[in-house]
Amino acid sequence: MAVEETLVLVKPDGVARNLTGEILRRIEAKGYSLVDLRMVEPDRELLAAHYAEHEGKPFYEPLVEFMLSGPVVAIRVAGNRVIEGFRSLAGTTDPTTAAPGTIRGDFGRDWGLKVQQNLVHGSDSPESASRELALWFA
Ligand code: DAT
Ligand code: MG
Repeated sequence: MAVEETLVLVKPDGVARNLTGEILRRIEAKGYSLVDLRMVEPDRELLAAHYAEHEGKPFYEPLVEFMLSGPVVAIRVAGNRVIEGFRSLAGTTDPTTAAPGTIRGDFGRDWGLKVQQNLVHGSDSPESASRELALWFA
């Protein structure tokens, strides 16, 4: 398979907890390449576009508010099968049950909030990756 690119976000909880370096370290240690990186304070419009698939779900508003709560680090990452590979590094969505050894499993937990604060985002398909990279690296 050809080299792919994916969008990784270190979410506001990851930045606030000083885990950006640890997350970058894991991406690089796995052998993926950092192509571009920026710290962003996203506005509602960007988040509405990014999370359009979740509009109307019970966690949507808390998710947007959480993502507005502080800066986010957006990273363009490249490698063979990196979309799948980063999702594997991140772990499953719920940090309580994400496998130890994954970013969410090692550093995340349930904080009793309406939204799962799970430290990172990773695109879930080639279509999502190209759409999301265009939004965050416009
Ligand atoms: P992922 O980030 O693993 O791709 P997703 O795209 O389904 O998960 O959801 C986007 C984010 O929304 C997720 O990272 C955390 C939050 N979220 C998802 N499902 C949730 C739920 N059932 N309760 C609370 N927050 C949720
Ligand atoms: Mg998703």
